[in-house]
Amino acid sequence: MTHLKIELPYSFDALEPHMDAKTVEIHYTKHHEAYASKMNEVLEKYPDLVDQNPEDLLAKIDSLEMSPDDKQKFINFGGGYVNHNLFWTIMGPEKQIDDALVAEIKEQWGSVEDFKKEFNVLASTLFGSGWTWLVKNADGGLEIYNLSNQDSPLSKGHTPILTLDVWEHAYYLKYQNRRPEYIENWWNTVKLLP
Ligand code: MN3
Repeated sequence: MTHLKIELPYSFDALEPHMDAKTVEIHYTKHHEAYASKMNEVLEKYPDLVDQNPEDLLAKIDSLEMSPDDKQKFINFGGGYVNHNLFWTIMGPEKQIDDALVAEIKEQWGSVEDFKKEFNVLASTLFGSGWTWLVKNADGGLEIYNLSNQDSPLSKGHTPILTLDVWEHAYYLKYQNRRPEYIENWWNTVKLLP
């Protein structure tokens, strides 16, 4: 079974001006595609695993019977595959406020603004390539943190809710070294929050 990346739920230019069409096109058709095909290449070597959901595999990564080299490849490429699937899904041209999530955020951070402030500081200061995450932990509480490379919160037993790709390929064409500006503008594309 070949895993296909999700259909982009909008056109390449739908997130303009916050995220430009060229970046979305290259990010989706080249970067995300490469993660998908390299993940499939690894999984094809394991008939017991290839038909399973990659999210489920990442959630039980420690117990997977793979060579250490292939396991690291699956963490990198499988992570890239599922992280981008989520990333495209939580963005959109029209905001939809998820009231339940906003209520939880307010309960934990006091206000959406304070939550965003903490998230933005983490995203701006992530060294190297990686993602900033809002997750639900095993106790049902919300947490924000950075993970390097394509590491997935699923492998920590956490449920990803919201995420921002801060690899340079996600913003360099439009923002160059101005990552904080990319982060600030990205909030305009997030469907789940006000
Ligand atoms: Mn990316």
